[in-house]
Amino acid sequence: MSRTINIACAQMGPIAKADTRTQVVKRQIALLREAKARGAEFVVFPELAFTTFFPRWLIDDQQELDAYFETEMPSLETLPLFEEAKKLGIGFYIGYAELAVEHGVTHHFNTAIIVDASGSVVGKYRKIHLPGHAEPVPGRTAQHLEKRYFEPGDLGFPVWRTLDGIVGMCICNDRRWPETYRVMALQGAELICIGYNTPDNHTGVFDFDQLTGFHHQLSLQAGAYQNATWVAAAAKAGCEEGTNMIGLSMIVAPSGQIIAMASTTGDELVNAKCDLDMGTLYKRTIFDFARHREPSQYGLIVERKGVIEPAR
Ligand code: CDT
Repeated sequence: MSRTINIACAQMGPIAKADTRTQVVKRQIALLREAKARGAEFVVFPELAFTTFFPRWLIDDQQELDAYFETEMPSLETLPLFEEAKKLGIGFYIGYAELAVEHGVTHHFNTAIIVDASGSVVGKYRKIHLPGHAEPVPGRTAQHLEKRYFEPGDLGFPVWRTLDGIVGMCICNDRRWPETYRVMALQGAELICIGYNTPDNHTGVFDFDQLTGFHHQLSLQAGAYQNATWVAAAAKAGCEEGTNMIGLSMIVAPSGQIIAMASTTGDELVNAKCDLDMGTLYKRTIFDFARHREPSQYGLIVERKGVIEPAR
C-alpha cells in the first residue's frame, strides 16, 4: 500500500503589528482552501503564525507582551482555522506563542502543534533552540529577543504516528542544529515539519547575511538526507514592520533533493506528493543507524554544551 501523502507548505507574507488574529486566520483559511483544491492532505504553516514577529521589539509592558500569546488553542479567534481544516479533512502544523500555567507557574513558550484531519491535536512541541538575546543589542533597530520572551522547550523532540507515518516537528532555529533531526530520526521520523521567521540581517555582517537563504536551504537538505526523512518548511516572509524575512518555503525529500519551493515572499502555497516510504532505501543502506552508528564514541554530544579546546 502506497503511503504517498500530498503535503503543502503555506508560506505567509508579512503580518503587521496592527493585524488582528481574525484577519490572519482569514488568510490561513484561504491557503487551506487552495491546499484542498490541489489535493493536499496536510499543511505546514509558519512559526508564530497568528501575529507579527514580536521578538524584534523590546516590550517592557507585560500586558502588551502577553497579548501576543495564546492561553488556549484553539481560542475564539483561532477556532475558524480548526473548523475549516476539519471541514476540508486537512491536517496541519502551526506555530504560536504559548502562555501556559502549569502547577501554578506561568511559562512562555514558542510552540507548535500538529492537528489531524479530524481536528484533534496530535502533538505539541516547544522550541528548544532559542536564538538571539535576552537584552537588546545597542544600535540595532530590529532586535531578536527570543531569549527574553521564551524559555527553552521542555518536551524534547517527540514524534507521533499520524498521516499513516511517523511525524516530528521543530521550529525555525532548531533546523540549523543536527541534533534536532537526529533525535527524531532515532525514533523513525519520516516527515519533519518546520515553521520559521528568518530575517535576512540577523548578524549585521553582510558576508554572512547575504547567505541567509543558502544556509536555510543547506540546513534543510542536510537534515533531510542525513536522517532519511522528508522535511516540509514554511516561512513567514517578506517585509514585516521594516524587517525583510526570507521566503524559500520548501519540501525536501529524503534524498536531499528540493521537490517544491516558494518563489515569492508573500502568501504562497507549495505542495508535493511525498512517498513516506522513500526514506526506506536510505534507512536500509548508507544511514542504517543500527548497523553503522557508534554511539559509544559520541558521548561529548550530550555531555558538553560549549567548546573546550585541547590544552596547548
Ligand atoms: N525565529 C528564528 O528562530 N529565527 C532565527 C533567526 C536567526 S538568529 C537571530 C533563525 O535561525 O532563522
